[in-house]
Amino acid sequence: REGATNMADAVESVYREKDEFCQEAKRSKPADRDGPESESENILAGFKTPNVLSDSAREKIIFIHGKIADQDAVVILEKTPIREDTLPELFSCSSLRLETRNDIYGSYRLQAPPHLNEIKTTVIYPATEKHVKKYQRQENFLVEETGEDYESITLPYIQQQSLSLQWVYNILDKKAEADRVVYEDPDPKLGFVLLPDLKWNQKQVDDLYLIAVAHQRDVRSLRDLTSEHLPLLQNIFQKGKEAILQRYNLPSSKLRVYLHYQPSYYHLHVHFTKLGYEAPGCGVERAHLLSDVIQNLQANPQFYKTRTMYFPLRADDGLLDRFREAGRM
Ligand code: GTA
Repeated sequence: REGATNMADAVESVYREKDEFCQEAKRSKPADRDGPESESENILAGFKTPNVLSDSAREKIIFIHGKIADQDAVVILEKTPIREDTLPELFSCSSLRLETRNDIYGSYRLQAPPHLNEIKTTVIYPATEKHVKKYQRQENFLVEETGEDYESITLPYIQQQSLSLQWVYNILDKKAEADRVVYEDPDPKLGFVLLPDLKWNQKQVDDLYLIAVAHQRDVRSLRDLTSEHLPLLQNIFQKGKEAILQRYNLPSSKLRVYLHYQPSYYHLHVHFTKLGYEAPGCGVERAHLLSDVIQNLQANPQFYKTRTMYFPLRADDGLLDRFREAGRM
């Protein structure tokens, strides 16, 4: 009987400790542990007639088109990686429901405290038709673009049809995301702003994703680069890597640093992602390593003006129609 009392006391003490731990964890959540965040009005409460554009069970992401106040909106919901530093709280403060048990194998549903079970949410509102198409699941076709094709087909198309660069100018002018800047070189010719990409929640370095946005406003893409831009590219490469080492303790040997061709946004920017993280768009048909770009321009100052480039286009992309009309597909 005495043994049973001792056991009950021990169990009660474990529960008391667990409760104190969870209360303390809750108190220090969420804003102070994860940096500046502010609660905002739930604009998604009025998100109407949603339809799924695409989704991926493996990547745990869904892209949805709908209306907010009669205007088009795209909402992206993504489950985020489980952070190692939250494991003690996850184990102690969740409830666990058994689903099935067989020999030594158990399957449970763990219901975590809400702040450990967040969904990264991106809202594009009002969204253009181009945004809606961009996230719709579509067949892709590889396009072969010569230097002449660029001048006669691609350039006229992107001059008419590109996505707005307002968000880029807001970053450069400190009208948005100023508190997120990791590093800035303010030089108008060689300078850039390095900050977390929209796709990264900054909670773990496993999926680190930053972009360096050049201050120069007249370079649309790889195609505009010549050896004249080497000092700019070398500056972004060198200082970007140093800033990431300093802030995230990640050496350059752990980074994949590249440009997209075609990009979605025609203002020079460089992607810095963690090696091993399969960021969307890091495949060989779209990503060009900055180190290769630098070497190519060193070897041939006009490399990207003259070389044939290959890239995928979605079936409903207007640029693909232009290549077809020109008999280049
Ligand atoms: N900091 O406002 C912004 C912002 N915007 C509008 C875009 N970016 C921004 N970053 C900040 N603030 O990496 C980022 C984008 C992208 C880069 C532009 O600028 O996240 P790009 O011109 O080469 O265009 O780069 P890219 O790569 O095609 O654009 P994007 O949007 O990343 O789309 C590529 C694919 O990634 C999509 O087709 C989709 O499959 C996937 N994707 C897009 N958005 C998300 C998301 N939020 N979460 C997960 N996957 C996504």
